[in-house]
Amino acid sequence: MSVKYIEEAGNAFAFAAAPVSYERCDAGHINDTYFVNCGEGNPKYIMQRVNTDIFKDPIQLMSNIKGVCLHVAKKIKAAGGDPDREVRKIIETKSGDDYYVDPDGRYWRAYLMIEDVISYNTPDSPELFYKSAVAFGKFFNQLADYPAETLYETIPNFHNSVSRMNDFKKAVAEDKTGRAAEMKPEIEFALSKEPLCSYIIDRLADGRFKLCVTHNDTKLNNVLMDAKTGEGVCIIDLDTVMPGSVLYDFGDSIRFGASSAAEDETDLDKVYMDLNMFEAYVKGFVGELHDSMTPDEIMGLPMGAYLMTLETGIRFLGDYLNGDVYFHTHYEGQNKDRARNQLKLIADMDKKLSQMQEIVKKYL
Ligand code: ADP
Ligand code: GN1
Ligand code: MG
Repeated sequence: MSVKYIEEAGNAFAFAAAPVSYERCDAGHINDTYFVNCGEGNPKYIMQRVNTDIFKDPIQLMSNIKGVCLHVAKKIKAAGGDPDREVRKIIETKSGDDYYVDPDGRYWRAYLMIEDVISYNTPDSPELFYKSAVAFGKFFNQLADYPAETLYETIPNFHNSVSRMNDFKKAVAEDKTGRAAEMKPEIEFALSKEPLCSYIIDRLADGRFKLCVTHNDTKLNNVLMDAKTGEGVCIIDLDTVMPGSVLYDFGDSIRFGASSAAEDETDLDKVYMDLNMFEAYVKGFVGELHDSMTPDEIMGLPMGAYLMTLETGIRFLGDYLNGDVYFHTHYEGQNKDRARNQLKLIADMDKKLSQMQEIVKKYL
């Protein structure tokens, strides 16, 4: 494994034995993730080089994650569960720190690897998607009494769709890479949705929606599912746990998992909002959270899905215009494909919003 200082990082953590090999995981779009093998009979670990272009203060980031993991671990213990399997377990360095800083000043962290689980990139059935909703709902409940004021805002305005739209407009105006002309129809379509962007933040401001501790990145590959039973085991990717609206967590799951196709599917005829999947998620999520959501929030869920999809679409498109500087890409033009895909989902939701509303009404 050629990434710089991976061996130094591997030797810095207090693993059960010295690492013998590293395998890169390409699923996440943000951090550099490696599976660490420490030899037969020893536990496996996950090691991540934190993306500090995005998470500017990795010490605050780790403080958030540690607080959240300890809080959730207590809840799991109290419920008779296994905290080594059901929540991320941070592995300290040999000198007792939560992270290792390499000679280039890059931050690394390590977790115990959870085994016999699957991180899905597309849900293979409504049942599985339902189970992921239950898992994210439980996680939300476990954090309901978390002291939100102790959380640092790791990425300011993360789900503020108005500020996301402003960032997008800036990317269009600057057109740093000269790619805007090619994307004119997509840009015009996205800009036409600007009036909808304040839907959630207006309601958070006037109290119709509550500010809660939310995960904020609830895509399906951020929940590990038991390989045998398909039950949700552990919520991962805790970098963006911050105060937010329950609609963020619902919506981000829907835009990824209730889509009929993968996030970068290029055949747009294959991309649409699958209402069966949508309903499966509503059932699991509202089933878990019924007592903590207001009727306004439940009825707002379809708009949560709409806005999280729009937001992700303009983030991908903005990143394409800016020269692919934020999301990891695996080929030239992947952000363009991802953006078109998300905007196709939006066009489909434009036709299906009333059906989505009928579905959530059943769970009021
Ligand atoms: P990123 O911020 O880059 O998305 P994540 O913390 O989500 O980083 O990790 C990236 C990916 O690593 C996850 O989407 C998941 O697919 C994979 N992963 C992490 N832990 C495990 C695990 N115990 N078993 C299987 N896959 C895992
Ligand atoms: C990123 O980290 P990952 O790959 O789970 C992004 C999310 C986007 C998602 C789109 C910190 O999630 O906000 O919705 O890609 N995370 C961050 O797939 O920006
Ligand atoms: Mg992730």
